[in-house]
Amino acid sequence: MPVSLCGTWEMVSNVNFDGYMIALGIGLYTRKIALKLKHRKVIEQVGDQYVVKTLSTFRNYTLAFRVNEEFQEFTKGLDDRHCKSLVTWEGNKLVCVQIGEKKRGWAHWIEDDKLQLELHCEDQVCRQVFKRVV
Ligand code: ECB
Repeated sequence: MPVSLCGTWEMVSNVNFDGYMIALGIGLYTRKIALKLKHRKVIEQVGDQYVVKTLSTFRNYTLAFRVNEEFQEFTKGLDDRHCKSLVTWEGNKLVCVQIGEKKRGWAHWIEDDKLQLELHCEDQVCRQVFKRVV
């Protein structure tokens, strides 16, 4: 069993978030605001059902899914696209493939007691690290 991702996490670093947002087609004005934010992740799990909340002072985004079950995702308040998403465990990584107009996805895992997130869109990779909030 991989280490649990559950809990409340706050962002400590965010590398190439701008590149990721540009690849998603987000406009300059929104990107400028978004780049200043510290995201918080709240991850809850019951069995194979997950709820991942991304919280900030500007916008919030909640994703609920079951591992190994494809679902429709609408990235409301982010790039507002519809995707067919699938989350699976690949070793110790929780990996999401988001099929749609863009080639994109993300992976979460724990390393150095921190929550790691790699977001990719087309050729852009954003790396975010979160520390546990006690
Ligand atoms: C919701 C907090 C960030 C708000 C940024 C606001 C506007 C930027 C508009 C578009 C940028 C598109 C996406 C980047 C936003 C957040 C990155 C993580 C979202 C995500 O897919 O998280 C996954 C993995 O934790 C779960 O949904």
